[in-house]
Amino acid sequence: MKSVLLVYPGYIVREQPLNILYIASAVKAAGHRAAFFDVTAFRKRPLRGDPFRVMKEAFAATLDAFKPDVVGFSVMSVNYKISAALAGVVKEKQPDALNIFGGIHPTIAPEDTIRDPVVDIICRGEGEGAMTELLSALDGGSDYAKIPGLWVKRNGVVTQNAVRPLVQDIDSLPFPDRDLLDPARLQAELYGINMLSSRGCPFPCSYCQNEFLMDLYKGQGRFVRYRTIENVFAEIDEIIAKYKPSRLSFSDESFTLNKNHLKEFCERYVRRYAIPFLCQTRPDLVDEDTIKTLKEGGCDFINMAIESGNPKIRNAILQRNISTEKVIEAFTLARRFGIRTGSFNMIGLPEEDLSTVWDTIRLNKQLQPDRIMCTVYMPFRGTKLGEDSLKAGWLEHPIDDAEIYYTNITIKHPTLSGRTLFGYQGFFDYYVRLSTKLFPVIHGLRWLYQLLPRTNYKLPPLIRAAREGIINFVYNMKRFLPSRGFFMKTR
Ligand code: B12
Ligand code: SF4
Repeated sequence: MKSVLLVYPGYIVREQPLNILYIASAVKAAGHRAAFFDVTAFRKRPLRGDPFRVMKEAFAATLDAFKPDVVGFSVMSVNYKISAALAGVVKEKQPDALNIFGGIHPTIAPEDTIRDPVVDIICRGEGEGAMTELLSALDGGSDYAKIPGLWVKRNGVVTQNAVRPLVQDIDSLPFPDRDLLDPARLQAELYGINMLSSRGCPFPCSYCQNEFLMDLYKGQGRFVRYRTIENVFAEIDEIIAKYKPSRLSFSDESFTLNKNHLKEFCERYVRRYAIPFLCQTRPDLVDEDTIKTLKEGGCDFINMAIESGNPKIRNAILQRNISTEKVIEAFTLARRFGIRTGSFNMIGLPEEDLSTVWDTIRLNKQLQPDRIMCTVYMPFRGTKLGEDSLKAGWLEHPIDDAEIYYTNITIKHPTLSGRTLFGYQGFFDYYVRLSTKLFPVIHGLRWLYQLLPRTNYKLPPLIRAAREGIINFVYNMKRFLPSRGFFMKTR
């Protein structure tokens, strides 16, 4: 039996990190020990100076107590810096333990990741099989350098293995091990407990990594895979018995992709459970029949990405291929059938200027979703749009530092300054919710907000803390905006 410490190096408050919990249950099912370290608990404490100090100390204590043979990190690009800092602690405290980085970042940037001296192994693509094979090889004393899906570095030499075929029968995977989470994490506002009923999304949006993944897995089996309804229900039964959630949410990228499957799922769900659920999909995968099915099936909230209110940016740049009319129809139908809506939006996109930011504000103003998310575009590697933006020199600040990411602007946009993007992101909801008569006041407040210094580690802790305080205040005041009387914390 081998011991693995699994690390979730991100900050999320609204969902549970299913990917690493899937790995945990897979390794336990294979007879190994797994423990979990969740960085979310150490979210931003600017007054304490070095933001990583407290978490590094806690992490070192966990290493001492658990003494893992392997430490596994689930790495998104924005979480790279934290992952590397903690992997460095492993190297200092327990140099014999192997650090393995899995998740989307090592999948899209394998060379850069394996080059990092603190990384011994990377996993590209799905990790359940690769991780259990690694632990079993270590346990049996056999060579682990040739395990499919892994790149292994030993004495500076890297063995690169091909990606593993996608797990086709995803029913065969043990359910994610939620017991590893702090119970408070299982009561996410609005999202309750989240789960996946499928894997994969077949669309080619230019800012998303799906197309890269589809290419990577070409010839390795179906990309979009569904669990059987029985298997999903068995997980829900377990969730209800153990955690008694008031809500469920499905993290599937496009929950309404397969209409027949959706119909059967909803018909059976509502007969069996009284718990409302949330899901997300694309506006063009929604019609009256779908919304009716969802409503009757127990869905009370649906997230849909608008991304941009400007049709040229949405379609020619982002490759969404969804008309404005379709977006309006989807949100209107949801409202008509009494399903609350959330919209995802981005600003700072290629070809964007202030007028297109206003197109996005105006479309949201017209639709009045119950929840609005506005983020500033980030050029991710492994995406068509991201690679182009990176080549064009768009990255002003590192993309790999979540400490900075959530309150700073990382891009250098050709026409919109970082301050402008920061201001519009902060006040996006205010423009959407409040009357145009109040716009002069909002403009003034936004302008003041834009004067806040950009954050960096050299800023004195007190200033960083004050800055954070103001950002949080602006964020939290959204709850008093005239929407349909409810507010959800989403950061
Ligand atoms: C659900 C989801 C979320 C959820 C939960 C994320 C989480 N679990 O941490 C929420 C909504 C919170 C979220 C937030 C964000 N997300 Co998100 N998210 C997704 C989404 C749609 C699905 C991920 C998922 O659960 N897939 C299903 C699981 C089973 O698959 P998986 O994650 O790939 O995990 C498998 C393998 O990667 C591997 N693996 C993963 N970890 C490990 C660890 C080890 C040790 C091993 C061996 C293997 C391994 O094994 C897993 C099981 O097979 C993906 C899209 C996608 N195609 O992946 C985007 C995606 C991962 N998100 C993305 C982004 C940008 C974000 C945000 C930064 C968005 C924002 N503006 O705030 C935040 C960052 C949050 C944070 N952690 O700090 C990007 C990441 C880009 C990048 N290069 O990092 C993606 C790829 C979407 C995109 N733009 O293309 N996200
Ligand atoms: S629909 Fe969403 S998950 Fe699917 S490719 Fe487009 S952005 Fe990615």
